Amino acid sequence: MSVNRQLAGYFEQIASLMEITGANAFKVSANRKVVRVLEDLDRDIADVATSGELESLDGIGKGTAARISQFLETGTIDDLEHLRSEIPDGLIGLLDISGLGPKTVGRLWREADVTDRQSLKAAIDDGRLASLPRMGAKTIANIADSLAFAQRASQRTPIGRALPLAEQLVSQLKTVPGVTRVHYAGSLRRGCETIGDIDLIAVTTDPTGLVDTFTNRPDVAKVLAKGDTKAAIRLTSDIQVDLRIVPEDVLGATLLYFTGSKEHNVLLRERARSMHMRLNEYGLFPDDGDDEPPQQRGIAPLASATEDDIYSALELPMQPCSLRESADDPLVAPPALIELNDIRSELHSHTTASDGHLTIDELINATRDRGLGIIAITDHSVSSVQANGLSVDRLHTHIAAIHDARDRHPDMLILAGSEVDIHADGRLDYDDDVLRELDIVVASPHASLKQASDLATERLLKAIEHPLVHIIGHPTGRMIGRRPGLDPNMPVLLEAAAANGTALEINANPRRLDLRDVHVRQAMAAGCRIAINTDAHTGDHLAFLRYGVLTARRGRVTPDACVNCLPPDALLTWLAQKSPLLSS
Ligand code: DGT
Ligand code: CA
Ligand code: CA
Ligand code: ZN
Repeated sequence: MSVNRQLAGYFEQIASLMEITGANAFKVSANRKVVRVLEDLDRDIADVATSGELESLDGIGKGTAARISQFLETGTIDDLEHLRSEIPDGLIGLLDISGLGPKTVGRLWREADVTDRQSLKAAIDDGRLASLPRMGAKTIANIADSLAFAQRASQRTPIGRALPLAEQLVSQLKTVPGVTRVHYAGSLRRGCETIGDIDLIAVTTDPTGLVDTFTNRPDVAKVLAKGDTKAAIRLTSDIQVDLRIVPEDVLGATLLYFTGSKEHNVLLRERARSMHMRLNEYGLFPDDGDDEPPQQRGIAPLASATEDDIYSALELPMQPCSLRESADDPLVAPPALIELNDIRSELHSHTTASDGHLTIDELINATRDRGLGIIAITDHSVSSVQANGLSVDRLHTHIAAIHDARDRHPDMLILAGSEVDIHADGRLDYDDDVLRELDIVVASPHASLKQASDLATERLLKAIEHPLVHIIGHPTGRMIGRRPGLDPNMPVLLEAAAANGTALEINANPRRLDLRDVHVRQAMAAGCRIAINTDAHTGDHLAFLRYGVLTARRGRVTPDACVNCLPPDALLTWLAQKSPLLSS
């Protein structure tokens, strides 16, 4: 169904670009409607087109059908290309800045000659923005703040973009003649939330052929380096990719070196030196005191084929990639980290009752298809107006509908829950009587995400200590590269969460990854329970789980600490009693 999603993305762009150009609001919203139709469609749009049924879909008229057909045939849409050509590229990039919607961006362009981040900064600095009608000082301060944040973050690519791209590169390069192995390394292999560049390592009998294929890809914007056994490119999507080709028998050493982190490499080299050995990207060698690199003198390595071989020759425990950061000690045996297969439940998800795209049954089916046996349906609460949050009456109807679904899906454990808004002062959005009717309560901050640190601490502390709250959803509300979110006193919150048995969520959406890795690590040290949820609004969102698991692994999460790994009975027991983890 990824064609549907890709096409939906194109129509979203059409709508945004039209809005920037100041197009008629009716036309803009017609395109937004197409986005929704595509996202909700339970068939492949290509099949619909083949059977000539495009125009029978609600919201799709003749013009839209023609655009869809053109996309399916050619991969592009003329109208979209035309819109793109009318608008400066840099202007489109402004849409990534929090607080800047297409309407405002259009105004900035027409009324203040803003065309990119740089000219936006200039317009703020020279007071041009302040002179525009209906542009208050507070709005401008917010834009300036978001712009500065985005500038700092823009050099790095979120893992949600980098990982699928790297996987695609790996599988394509594997089909090049002579190639036997391709791996990604670097920060991506360590599961970092953002990636500076993608590092690939390959084994092939024809290095020249591989370098040529790599540098001649159609999506290359610039070839940065090209040699016999290595190359670097910048893709049109602005991501840099490094490729190194090595002989099979040193793959382990190269993989170890280029996976890093730099700090981990330094520690391993020191370890080697202390044992009278030398470690580099070609292997672990005996240290004979000669300055010239041992591989150039024909000296055979003590270990080089696999990472395992090298760790064991250094008499170290094998460290998983996620635990190779500066804060990790290579001497310490790693815990048995959580894996994707350990997860049994999704405990934070949305349906069409609030702002999700799936019905209750569709969500249950999608969860089952992912191999999970437990689903908690947690639509938004009343104050989340923009997310169509449920009034108490609507919640009652929804709970009944969720309970009804149990008869139709006897193989699944289905929980009726809510994602209850945590107000700025820590009060919850429903009264306790209402919360008591739910099987599970996820409490999350959604608004007032710029409040002072001490207020944020008090706010979250109240929710953590609330006896009816099971999980704190996306605890800080940060969005990677878009907004920093709350900055509470973490040690205070973690201690309270551990004592109350309240789980802290790692929201697996790659734009959130909240809690973040360093906080997860502190939470594990404090004895907290952890939840890993996708916050699914569509069926595809359930695939975000792997990003949550990667973040959990970086935070040393073990299956016994994660409530999503509990089997049905144990989960129900925890939900009923909210017991803390036994400190072992
Ligand atoms: P990134 O790309 O900024 O997200 O982070 P990394 O970790 O992927 O860094 P990158 O791409 O510069 O280099 C990949 C790995 O290569 C890095 O994790 C460790 C290794 N490496 C690169 N430069 C050095 C260095 O100067 N010293 C050491 N010890 N290792 C290095
Ligand atoms: Ca890298
Ligand atoms: Ca690199
Ligand atoms: Zn949610």
